[in-house]
Amino acid sequence: MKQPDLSIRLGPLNLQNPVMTASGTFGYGPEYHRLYDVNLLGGIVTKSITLKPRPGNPAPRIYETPSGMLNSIGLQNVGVEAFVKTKLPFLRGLRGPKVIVSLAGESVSEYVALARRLDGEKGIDGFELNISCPNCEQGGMEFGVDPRGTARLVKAVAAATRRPLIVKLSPNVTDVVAIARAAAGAGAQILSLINTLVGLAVDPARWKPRIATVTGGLSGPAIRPVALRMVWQVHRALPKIPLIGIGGILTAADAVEFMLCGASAFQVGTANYVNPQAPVEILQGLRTYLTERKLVSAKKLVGGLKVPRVLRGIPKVVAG
Ligand code: RRO
Repeated sequence: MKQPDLSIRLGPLNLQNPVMTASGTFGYGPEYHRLYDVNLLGGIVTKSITLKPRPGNPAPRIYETPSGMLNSIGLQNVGVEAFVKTKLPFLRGLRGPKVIVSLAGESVSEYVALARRLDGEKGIDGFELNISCPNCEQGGMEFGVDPRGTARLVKAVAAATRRPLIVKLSPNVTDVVAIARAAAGAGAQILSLINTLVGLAVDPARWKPRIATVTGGLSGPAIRPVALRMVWQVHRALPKIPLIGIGGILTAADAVEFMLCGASAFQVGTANYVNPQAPVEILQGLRTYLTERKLVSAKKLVGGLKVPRVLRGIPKVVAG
């Protein structure tokens, strides 16, 4: 039988397949290229970059929970100039995946300066605006929890770049649709969701938090149902905007769940720590899933979730 078509359109971006790696879990690419050919991927999102280098938060900053991981890295990164000099050359040499640079800052002007600085650099296919970092004193999530703050930031960055703009949404909000609508209305061409959920873990022997900054961002399988719910909500409310699903994807079946809820592509994050081969195994698993069901294209899955016509009894915040 003919191989299924795995290519996916994400607004202005054409991906060879929907498998992307999530920001902060994949370094800048070469770290994993030693383990497999990262040219097989549909997309790579870098660790968020800031204007100046950042050392990150004090240790301990990672703690494994029963079904996920808490982190408080604090936006550790090399800064934009070192990124261009030492990290971008590898990414530029890739032939398969779209290269998405994640941007973060403490103010609108910082995000704008970053977008301007990188706009002319070859080898970048788009930006992912991180408006959802849960571990930074200033900026980060501050923008992503308020529709007006989101709109102001996205509008300013959209005016500063010609590159496709993805906005990464925070789950730490009451109404994710309001934030999604604000981002799309201000010029985001694609939305990715979700970033980590703010959490806390305690050492009962020492009466101390497991993470130095007390709270951290929870990722992994524990958050998958929350992420799926949010993808579904946003897809129902804004069916025209392409979505990238993120949250605890370990297997091809998990990825299919996101596509059925409305994601055109998905990002693999925490799974990279458990099994560095996860993204390529998920890619193969997706191919097998489609072949076994005689589906000719991965696009057939997007938004295919069968839901009852009448959603009586479902809370309004979820039913939309
Ligand atoms: O660096 C971090 O602590 C971090 C970031 Br920027 C983010 O967006 N999400 C997260 O869980 N951790």
